[in-house]
Amino acid sequence: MKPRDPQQPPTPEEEPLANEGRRRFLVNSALVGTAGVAGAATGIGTLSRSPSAEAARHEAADIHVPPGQLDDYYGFWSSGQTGEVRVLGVPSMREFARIPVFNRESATGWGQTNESLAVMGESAKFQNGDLHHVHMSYTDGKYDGRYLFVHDKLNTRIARIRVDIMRCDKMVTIPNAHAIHGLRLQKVPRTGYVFGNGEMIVPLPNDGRHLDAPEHYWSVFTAVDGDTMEVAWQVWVDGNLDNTNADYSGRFAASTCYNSERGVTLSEKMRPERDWVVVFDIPRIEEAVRLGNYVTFGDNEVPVVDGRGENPFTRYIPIPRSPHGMNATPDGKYLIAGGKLSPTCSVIDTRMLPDLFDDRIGLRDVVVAEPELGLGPLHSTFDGRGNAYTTLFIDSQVVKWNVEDAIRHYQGEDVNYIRQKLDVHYQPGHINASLAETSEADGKWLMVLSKFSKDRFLPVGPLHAENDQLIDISGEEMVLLHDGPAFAEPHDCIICRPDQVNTIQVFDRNDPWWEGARRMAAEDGVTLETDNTVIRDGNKVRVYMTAVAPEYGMDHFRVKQGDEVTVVVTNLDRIEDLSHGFAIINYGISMEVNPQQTSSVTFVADKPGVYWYYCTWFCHALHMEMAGRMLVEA
Ligand code: CUK
Ligand code: CUA
Repeated sequence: MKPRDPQQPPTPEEEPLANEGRRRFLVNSALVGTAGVAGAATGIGTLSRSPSAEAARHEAADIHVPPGQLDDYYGFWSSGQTGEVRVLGVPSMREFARIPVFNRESATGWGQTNESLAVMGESAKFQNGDLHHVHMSYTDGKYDGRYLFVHDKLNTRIARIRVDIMRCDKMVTIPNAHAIHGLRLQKVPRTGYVFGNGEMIVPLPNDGRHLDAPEHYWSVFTAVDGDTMEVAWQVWVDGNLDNTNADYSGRFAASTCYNSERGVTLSEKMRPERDWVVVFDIPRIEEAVRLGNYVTFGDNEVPVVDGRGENPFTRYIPIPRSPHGMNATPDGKYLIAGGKLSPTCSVIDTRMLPDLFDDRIGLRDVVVAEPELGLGPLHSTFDGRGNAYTTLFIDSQVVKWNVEDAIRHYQGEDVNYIRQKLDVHYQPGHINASLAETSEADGKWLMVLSKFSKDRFLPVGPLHAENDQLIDISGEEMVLLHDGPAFAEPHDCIICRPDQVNTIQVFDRNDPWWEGARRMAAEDGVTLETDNTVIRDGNKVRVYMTAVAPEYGMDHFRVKQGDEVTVVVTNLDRIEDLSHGFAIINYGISMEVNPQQTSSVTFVADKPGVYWYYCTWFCHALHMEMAGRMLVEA
């Protein structure tokens, strides 16, 4: 047979062959990709999958949420290098909203409006971020729906999102640290502290000294006050810090360290057989800060408690090398570190930590199990029935195992702690079950965030979607139900109940969101809700206008070339979902103005001429007519 022209569709006779070739190609490329990721790791053996069996199960279990019905759970997704948070429904996996945080966002004007710039502060100069982890504030170990907290690995920031309006209201750059990676919250008595891990080691302060002397490079652990969003204190540690978590007693936090040797090259980081989990004693650290037992670095005032070597504040528990995830069981008893390069997880009994800090027991005594789970264990989650679910990155599997049985096995009993292994597609990182980050884990749904999708979706060029897979864990067996394509790159997600998420649909006019515009208007003697006026103050011009569908309060305003113009728009509509926008053609200005909200934006009118402004949200039958002219005099 002559080779077929790839530009031409296959003939009916060629069709089976073409499909066969496609399958072979995809499997081969999947193998290549896996080998690249796993390095020299052993065989993967996980590409045997049965699409027809999966399809059958899909029909059996019901994840379809019919039109007009609501989901049973909210999911909050991080987005990695996209820098935003996404809001999904579970189990439908429908995406409802995106909350811009570290990114520049076109529709809402995030990163351009005065309100968002005030939140971002000096760090607004960065238009990107790397948001790996999102967590909801706690009271007594349960989600309380006040805030979501997130971090930026790229530009070393921690931010807070108001759950009621799903907008970021605070952002703080963390001094002394270099790349905030792990982020978790104090669970008990409440949040409380937001804990952030400084991942990369750098000189302290990092001001040009010690460039060629890595022995002077360090990491710090940061506690931010979740109420004020100010850095409360830091702990100077040995090694580096990867993922973190807080326990359910409120006294301890713990972080994994994959670079205990503080190496700066790959081979240096891989040197020793063991790395560690470092545990922090929060009350002792607070006491040291109160007593002034700390140092500061550079030009910031943040108290840094020395937690290196032997000290009252930290304990370094040796575990197999390069651990990654750090998860707390919902019963409050254990912290579980994912082995990554070791096929094991290390189970730490948190009830033994007080004795460890009083030096009554040895460091390894608190490790009560080290089950062998498979290749590349990264993160674990829980069903509230005593089982853990751990992602195996290299094996492309999720392993369900029983924690108490693993402990019995470690004590020498002949019990099998593995319950099931399930193929996922492919290379899973984070894993999270419904409410599993709280004491209310309910064991219904499991999300597995796979890093590679390879052949699971229609191809979209070289950059593939991630694959967030939905698994039913309500029965004895895990059942894979849904492939969820996701753009770069959700590392993590949490799943909570709708009653834990209370949002407003129409702004209260007293909302602090536009505090800056409110103050400015007061100084100008302007009432935002009623006035449509232009105030000139030298070459600064402030334009106040209202918006009521389908009209702005002003059909034109006049400024001079070179003026610094601030436009303040107040949406007077009270109807749910009736958002307006404000955009100026050829000026690159665009922002949201939701019901009863005030939004403002400042720019220089650098080009003379007529520039139409218009509404960007389809708000009315006459939405297209909702426009006006900015007249810029030369
Ligand atoms: S890390 Cu991404 S898979 Cu940044 Cu939580 Cu483990
Ligand atoms: Cu207002 Cu469209």
